[in-house]
Amino acid sequence: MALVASGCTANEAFFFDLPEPATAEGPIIQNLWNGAWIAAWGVGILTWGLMLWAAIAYRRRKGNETPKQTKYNLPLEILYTIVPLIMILGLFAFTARDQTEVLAMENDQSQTVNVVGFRWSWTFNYLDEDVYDVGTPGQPPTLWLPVDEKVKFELTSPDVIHSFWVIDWLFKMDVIPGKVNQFEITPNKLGTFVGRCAELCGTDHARMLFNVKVVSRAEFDQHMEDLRSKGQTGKLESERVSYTGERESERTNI
Ligand SMILES: [Cu+2]
Repeated sequence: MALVASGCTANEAFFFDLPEPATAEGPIIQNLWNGAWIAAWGVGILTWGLMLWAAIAYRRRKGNETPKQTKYNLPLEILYTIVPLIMILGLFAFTARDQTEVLAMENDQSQTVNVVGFRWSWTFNYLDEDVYDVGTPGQPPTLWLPVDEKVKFELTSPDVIHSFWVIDWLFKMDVIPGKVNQFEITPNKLGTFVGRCAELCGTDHARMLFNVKVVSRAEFDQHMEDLRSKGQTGKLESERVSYTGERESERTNI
């Protein structure tokens, strides 16, 4: 009743308002999340029900001060060891299956983007277009992508561990110095989506924001032309975007 009175939707009340996925791969994660919650609610309702039933059925009665005491019931102890084990193995199996599918590299992408996470913003190197874009904590950059085209991401960091997270993609992956982390994803919804760093990485971690703009192929090509005409050609190496005094002053002015 409390849930109904609060005006929550079923998604908000039972699945904690997971956003509608904006990628072709997103439903895999959405199903895993919802499935885990359905299982958890089932176990929860059964457990709460049994507790309530025991509390009512075996409540204190007059003339019956001490109920029958049961100790060391072996079948019961085996049951409550085996049942949680089956549940954990179930969660593990579904997670492993879906993770394998989401992280599979098919290398049939239409383009590759190298994302550099650095203290404290992002560089996007569009490798096939030979252009780049870079942000600052005060001016978060925007990653443009054509809709319904598979993108391969290569994540790199020149300094500390960051995490590339686009909320509506239901996906994030750590950005680790000295290592190239990769994944492929197909954005399938037009619009602007919020992205952020999901790994506490220092002073301006909270300002390590970016946007993802998913557009038509024509708009994407136009944007690539715009970056080219601004002279942002080539690849911006990680070392060139480390935290500078310039950005320090910009930060303290806010
Ligand atoms: Cu970060």
